[in-house]
Amino acid sequence: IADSMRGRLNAAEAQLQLGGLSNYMDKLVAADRIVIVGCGTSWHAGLVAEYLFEELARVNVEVEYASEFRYRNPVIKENDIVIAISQSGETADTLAAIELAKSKGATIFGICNVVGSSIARASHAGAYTHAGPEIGVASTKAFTAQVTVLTLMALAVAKKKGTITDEVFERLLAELDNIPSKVNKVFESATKIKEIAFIFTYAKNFIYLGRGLNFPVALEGALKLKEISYIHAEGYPAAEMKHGPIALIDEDMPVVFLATKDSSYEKIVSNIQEVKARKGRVIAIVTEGDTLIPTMVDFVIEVPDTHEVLTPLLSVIPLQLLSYYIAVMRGRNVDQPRNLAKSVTV
Ligand code: F1P
Repeated sequence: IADSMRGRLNAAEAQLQLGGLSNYMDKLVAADRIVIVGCGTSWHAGLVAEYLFEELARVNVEVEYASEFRYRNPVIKENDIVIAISQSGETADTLAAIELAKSKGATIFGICNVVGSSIARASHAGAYTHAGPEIGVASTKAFTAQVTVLTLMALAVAKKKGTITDEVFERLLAELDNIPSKVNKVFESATKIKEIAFIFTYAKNFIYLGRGLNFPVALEGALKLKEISYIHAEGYPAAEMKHGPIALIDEDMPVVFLATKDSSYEKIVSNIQEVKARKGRVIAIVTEGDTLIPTMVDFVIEVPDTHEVLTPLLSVIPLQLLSYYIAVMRGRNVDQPRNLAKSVTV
């Protein structure tokens, strides 16, 4: 997709890469509002997209749980764009949300991993994530692939609308090319993450906190832990902590902070101080080279520096690994967690 956007492919090749997306680009650019629907991890990818589309393309975005959307009477207008996100492409709630939005005249963009799936077929246009088969029930690489596609879509719309400069567009595309090697760098911390997992194997609760684009990542980190280790975990925007969750903090509460060097950094530092003052045990995901936060917290996991807009693609990886190691140490079947289905078709 990035190559298509840079004009590196000829028209026919570009058509193949972007699929139906390019045919509907004008509609996407003209939309007053984008509604995003999905469930679970796919809903979290939608939340990341809300920040991206609003920040880069200055278009109003609403993100809805498909499981709720289908049972109410949402206001959907003819020029609304509905982006439906689903790894399996078979989730019944998401499919029903599509049918509802279609009946009101909206244009549907599907973002699916499984080629030829029901959601892909029910959409007017869209893009496949091509993340490869998700062997386990819990989505992991599907999340990063969904966020990548949504980032490219937001960039394409922003460029067409002129809400970002060519220079920013090029810089972000170039940095996207660096993401795979930076993800590999995160994997170099696997042993360290395993050690942290060992310490917290029998924790009963976890809190995950982040701001901005790291807020949906906090939600996703908590969901991964719930899904595969069966530990109760909650994600919140870090600024929301003082409105309730702070009451839960004591020496038995591990708190995972998404604390990368971005525009929220100073605020996150003061949130960490608030948790440490209440004896919470803090695991912080920080940007490589950070010298301040490591002096304040119990454990740090570094991720390489990147453009703020692309942070979720890196900061989610240590959270997936942490959940994985804790689940394995608790003797859980990480590929087939209890009570969970790969695609929820009812
Ligand atoms: C949505 C989802 C997954 C979750 C589990 C149950 O699936 O909630 O995020 O990990 O597999 O279903 P999908 O619509 O993205 O296939």
